[in-house]
Amino acid sequence: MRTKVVIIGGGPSGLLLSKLLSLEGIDNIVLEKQSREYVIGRVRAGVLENGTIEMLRLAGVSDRLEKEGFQHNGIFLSFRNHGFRIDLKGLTDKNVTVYGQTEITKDLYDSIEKENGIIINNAKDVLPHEINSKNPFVTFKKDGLEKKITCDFIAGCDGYYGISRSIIPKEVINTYERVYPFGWLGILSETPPVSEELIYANHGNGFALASMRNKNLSRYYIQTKLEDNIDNWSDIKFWEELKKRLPSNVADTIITGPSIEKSIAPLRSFVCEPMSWKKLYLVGDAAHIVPPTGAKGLNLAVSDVYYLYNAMKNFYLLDTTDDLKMYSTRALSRVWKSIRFSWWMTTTFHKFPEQSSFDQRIQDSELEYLENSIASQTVLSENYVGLPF
Ligand code: FAS
Ligand code: PHB
Repeated sequence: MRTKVVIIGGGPSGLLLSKLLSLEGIDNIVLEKQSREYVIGRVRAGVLENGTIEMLRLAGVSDRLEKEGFQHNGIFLSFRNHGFRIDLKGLTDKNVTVYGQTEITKDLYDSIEKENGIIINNAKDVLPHEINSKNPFVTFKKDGLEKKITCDFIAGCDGYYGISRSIIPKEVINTYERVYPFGWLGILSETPPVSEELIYANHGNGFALASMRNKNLSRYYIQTKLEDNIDNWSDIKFWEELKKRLPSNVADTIITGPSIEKSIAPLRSFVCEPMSWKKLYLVGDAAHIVPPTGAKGLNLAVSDVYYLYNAMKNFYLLDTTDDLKMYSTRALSRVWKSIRFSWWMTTTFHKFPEQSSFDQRIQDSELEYLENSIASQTVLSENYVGLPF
C-alpha cells in the first residue's frame, strides 16, 4: 500500500488530522490498534475551547456538537465553603462548549467512513521504519497478516503509551515531567448536573469538580490518593465525600444515583521536545500530557493538529517545507502555555501530601485575590477559553 501520510492512532487527534487532510485531497491512512467500539467507549475530556470548535467546524463535523453541546459563559470556583463565578464571556468575549470527547470521536468516525476515508482498526504491532529516509514506511499486522504502507510522512497520534515517540533517538529527545502525588476518581451518573456551569472546588479534604455531559448525565471528580483502589469507593462513599468538598448550599441540592462509569486517572505534566524528527511528527498526548484540571488535554491535541494540518497542506499545495520545519516550535510554544496553566490550576486547587498550614494560606489568598481582582480573573479566563493558535 502507498499513501501520502500514515497516521498512527485513531483517537481524536488522529481522526481530526485525517479528515482535514482528506478535505484537501491529501491521501492518508489511519492505523488504530483498538476496535472502533473500544476507542469510542473511553470517557475522557468534556470541555472544548473556541479554537477546537472552529477546527471541528472546518472538518465538517460540528453539526451535532452545535445542536447538543452546551455553551458555558462562566465557571464557578469555591473555597472555604463558598463559591464565586468567573465571567468568561464578559472578560474575554469567548466561552467554552461542553460536549464529550466520546461524541467527538463518534462524529469523526462517522464522517470519515461516510467519505470513504481509510481507518484500519485492530492494527497490531504498528512500527514506523526509515523515517530519516526519502521513503519512510510503516508495518503492522491485521488479522495476523503482515502489512506495509509506504508514505511521505508519519503522524504519531498514538497517545502517551504509543510507539511513535519511542522512535525518536534518545540523543535527540528532551522530556520534561511533573508527576502529581494524587489522582482523580471520576464517576459518570445519569443524574441532572448540580450546577448549570462547572464548579472547581478547593477543600481541606482535597479537590473536587462538578461537570456534566448533558441535562441528565453528570460527571464528578474528587482528588484521591494515587495508590487508592476503586474498590474502596462505593457510590455512597463517593457522594458523601463529594458533598463535603462542595459549598454546603450546593451540596444540599445534589441529586445522587448509581455510577455508570467509575475510574481513577493519574495526574502528570509531561512534554517531549522536539515534537518532530525527520519525517515523523508527534501530535497530542504522544508529545505532551496535562493534568485535566485546566481542561486542556483534548484542546492541545487539536491545537497540534491545527499546526500540522496547515504545514502539510502548504507542503502539498504550495510546495514549501517552511511550516513543516516550524511545526515543533510553533506547537510547543502553545503547549507550554497550557502546561503552565494546567500546573497552576492543579497547584491552586489540590491538597499536596506534605502541604503545610502555610501552603493552605497561600492557596486561600490566591483564591481570595482571584475572587476580588478582575485582572486576575481575566488571566484565568483567557487561558481557560483557549489562547489563540
Ligand atoms: P488518545 O490517547 O486519545 O488517542 C491515541 C490513540 O492511539 C488511541 O486510540 C490508542 O488506542 C491508539 N494507539 C496507541 N498506541 C498505538 C499503536 N502502537 N498503534 C496504533 N494505535 C495506537 N482531558 C481533558 O481535557 N479533560 C478530561 O477530563 C480528561 N480526562 C482524561 C482521562 C483519561 C483517563 C485520559 C488518559 C486522558 C484524559 N484527558 C482529559 C486527556 C485526553 O482528553 C487526551 O488529551 C486526548 O485523548 C488526547 O487525544 P490524542 O492525542 O488523540 O490521544
Ligand atoms: C470533564 O467534564 O470531564 C472535565 C471538565 C473540566 C476539567 C476536566 C474534566 O477540567
